Order: sequence, then C-alpha cells, then structure tokens
Amino acid sequence: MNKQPFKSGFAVLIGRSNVGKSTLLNTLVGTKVAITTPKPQTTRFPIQGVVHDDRGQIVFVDTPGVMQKAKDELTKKLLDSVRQSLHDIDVLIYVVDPTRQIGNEEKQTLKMIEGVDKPKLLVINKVDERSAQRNIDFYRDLLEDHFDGAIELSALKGTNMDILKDWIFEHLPEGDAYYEKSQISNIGNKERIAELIREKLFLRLREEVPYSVHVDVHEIEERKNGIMYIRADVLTTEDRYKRMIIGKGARGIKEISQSTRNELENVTGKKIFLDMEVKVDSHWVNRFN
Ligand SMILES: Nc1nc2c(ncn2[C@@H]2O[C@H](COP(=O)(O)OP(=O)(O)OP(=O)(O)O)[C@@H](O)[C@H]2O)c(=O)[nH]1
Ligand SMILES: [Mg+2]
Repeated sequence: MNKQPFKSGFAVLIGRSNVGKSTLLNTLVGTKVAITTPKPQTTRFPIQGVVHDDRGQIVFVDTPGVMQKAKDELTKKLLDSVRQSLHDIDVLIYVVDPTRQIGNEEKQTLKMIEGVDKPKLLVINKVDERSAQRNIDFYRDLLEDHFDGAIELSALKGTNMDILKDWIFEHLPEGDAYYEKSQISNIGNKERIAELIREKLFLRLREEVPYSVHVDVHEIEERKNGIMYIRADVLTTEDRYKRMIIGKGARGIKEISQSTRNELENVTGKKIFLDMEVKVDSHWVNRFN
C-alpha cells in the first residue's frame, strides 16, 4: 500500500475582532484552548492549537482580532502581534463574520494580508445566524480578488470542519511533526488559568473595564489534602475599576472566582482553592507583549 507523505505546518487564523477565530480554534482542536467571549479584543496573544491526523499535523495559530482604533497602547501591541504572526506561516485562514458589513476595518485587515505569499483561504463563519444571509454575497465576492478558496461554516455548531481540514492538508507542505501526539497547545497551565480568569472578568464586566484588566497566575500547587491551590493577581489600571471588579460586598469578585473554580473543577476533577487579589497597576500595558 502506498503511504501518503506526512504533512505539517502552521495555519494562521486572521480576522477582525469577534469574527470567531478562537471559537474555530477550539472546535478544530476539540477542546477549549483559547477563551471566547461576545466582546471584541478577547484574544491578546497568539495561541497555538494542534490538530493531529493520519495525514499529518496542523498547528493552528489563533491571533488577536484586528481593530481599527489603534490609538491606545494595548490595541497597538495587539496589532503588532498580528503582524508578527504573519511571518513563517504555511497557510493563511482569513475569518469573516457576515452578520456584520464589510467596512473600513475589514479593508484594513485585508490590506495586512496582501503581501503574504502563501495559500489563502477565506472562511465565512457564523452561517448558522439568520442575519448572515444579508451580507454573505459581499463576502463571497472577496474570494475573486484575494483568496485561493472559500468555505462557509459555523465554528459554533462545528459544520464543515472536515472540508476545512481537507483544504488545509491539500495546501500544507510535507514535513515532520512540530508537536508530540499528546500535545494540543503551546500554552502552559499558569497562562491557561490566567486566561480563564480573564474570560470570566470579560463576561461580567462592562464597557471599558475588561480592557483595563490583566491577570497573572503566580502559583499552582497541589496540596496534600488533594486541593489545587492557585494564587493569582488581577491587575487593573485605575482604582475605580478595582472597585467595580470587586463589587458591592465583594459580590463581583466572588462570582468571578466561583465561575472560574467551577470550570476548573469540571476540567481537572480536583477541588480548587483560588486565592485572587485585585490590584491597581497602571503600567501593566507597558510591560505586556
Ligand atoms: N452564531 C455563531 N456565533 C459564533 C460563531 N463563532 C463564534 N461565535 C460567537 O462570536 C463571538 C466571538 O467569538 P470569538 O471566538 O471570541 O471571536 P474572536 O475572533 O476570537 O475574537 P477576538 O479574540 O476578540 O478577536 C462569541 O460570542 C462566539 O460565541 C458561529 O459560528 N456562529
Ligand atoms: Mg479570540
């Protein structure tokens, strides 16, 4: 029997904020690698998720969403990290959200990928949404100018994932695996838990508050009584945000802690003790990269 050559490479997910890149990554990998929320700018650094297959290995790279208002320091840094992610890739997956119109931001994002000389796939996501039909033809027209293929799918429902993987394998180079079979991501436990806490903060907080927040997990320790002890700092830029995060009678922070623990206990099967402190640090963005 003729054995097919093993293929491997990096497939980078690029697109505006909130189009569903992280949701797509999680569905493809089959587990929660990246956090997802209905708010823009959820993802803050490239996260890799690995799909192992008989044909080879796809390393998906989820990136921060491109946002037009690049005036604040965080947005500038996120945009830089998207630009960095466009180097050393094998396939580009450009994700769009047809429930929204093509505006200047989409055009700016398209400009960013113009110079990328690799196979480019247009992924039209969220086709399960009724309102997707309104703009879908405009997005289909994008194909002619910019892309080597297009797939319409729903990352949330998991439709057309096989077609997506087939397309990528067709366009990946031959090569050795980058990851061991048992590995599905490049992010460590501390980062993963920090991201989970940030997800809960994003889901609970309004307006600009989530963007003022950074989470550091300093310690994870399995104690003799079987309890997993986690110590984390929630940093925010202003005292008034700190008060909003903590909430009246500490209700806010208790809820965030509770929902983080619930999810971690479900995933790990262990009892979790979460020691979380909210601190004001107006300079975390400067240190962030
Ligand atoms: N209906 C529907 N909603 C989706 C789909 N994919 C993602 N979403 C929703 O869209 C929102 C944004 O999803 P994310 O995966 O966080 O989007 P993202 O592109 O990673 O966003 P940033 O990290 O901010 O750039 C969430 O509320 C998702 O549940 C889909 O296929 N259908
Ligand atoms: Mg994301």
